[in-house]
Amino acid sequence: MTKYFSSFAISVDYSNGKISGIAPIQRHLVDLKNHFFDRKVVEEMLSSGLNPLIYEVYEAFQPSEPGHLNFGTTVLNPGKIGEEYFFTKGHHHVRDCGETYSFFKGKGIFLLQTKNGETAEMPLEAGTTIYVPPGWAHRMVNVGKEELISIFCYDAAAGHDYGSIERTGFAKLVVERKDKTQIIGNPFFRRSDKKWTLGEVT
Ligand code: M6P
Ligand code: ZN
Repeated sequence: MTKYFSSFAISVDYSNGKISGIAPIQRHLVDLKNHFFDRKVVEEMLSSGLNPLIYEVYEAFQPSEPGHLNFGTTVLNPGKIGEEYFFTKGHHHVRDCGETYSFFKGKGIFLLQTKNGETAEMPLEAGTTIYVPPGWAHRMVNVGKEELISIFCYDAAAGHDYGSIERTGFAKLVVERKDKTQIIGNPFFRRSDKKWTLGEVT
C-alpha cells in the first residue's frame, strides 16, 4: 500500500532567504579551500585566522526516494578570494536529474558544464529562473554587492556528487579584473594532478 506523507508549509523571509524552523548548512572558506583558484591567498587568509562565511543553505530534506522533492534557499554572500568572486562548491547529481533555481535577490553568474566538456553561463538577477537539465554540473557565483539568494528544488533521490568537480575544477572562473567582471578559462581545468599555485599558469 502506498504510504502518504503529510503536506506542510514553510515560511521564507524574502529579505534575507532565511526559512524559519530550518537550521542552515554553512560553508566557510575552509570548506572551499580546494575550489578557489588562488591557493596562495586562501592559505594566507586561513593561516591568519580569516575564515569568512561564504554561503548558507536552508534545505527541507525529504526521504531520498523517487517521487519526493528537496527544496529550500541558498544565501551566497558577496566577496572575493583574490580576484575570484564567492561561489557555491558546485556539483553533479549522483542520479541524473534536473533542478530549478529561482533568484529573488542579488546579481550573479550561473555556471554549468557536462562531463563531455560542454559549458554554459547565464547572468542572474532578481526574477531569473534557471532550469538545470540532467547531466549538468552547476555552480552559482555572486558578482554583486549584496547577497545572491535563490529558491531551489530537485529530486530528493538525486544525491550530490562533489568528487567529479573536485578532481577537474570548473572550466570557467568568474573574476574581477580591471574593475570588470570577467568569465575566463580555468588554466587548471582537468589538471587534478597539479598542486595549484599562482604563477603556474601556462
Ligand atoms: C542549492 C541546492 C543544494 C546545494 C546548494 C549549495 O541550494 O542545490 O542542494 O547543496 O545549492 O550548493 P553545493 O551543494 O554545490 O555547495
Ligand atoms: Zn544540484
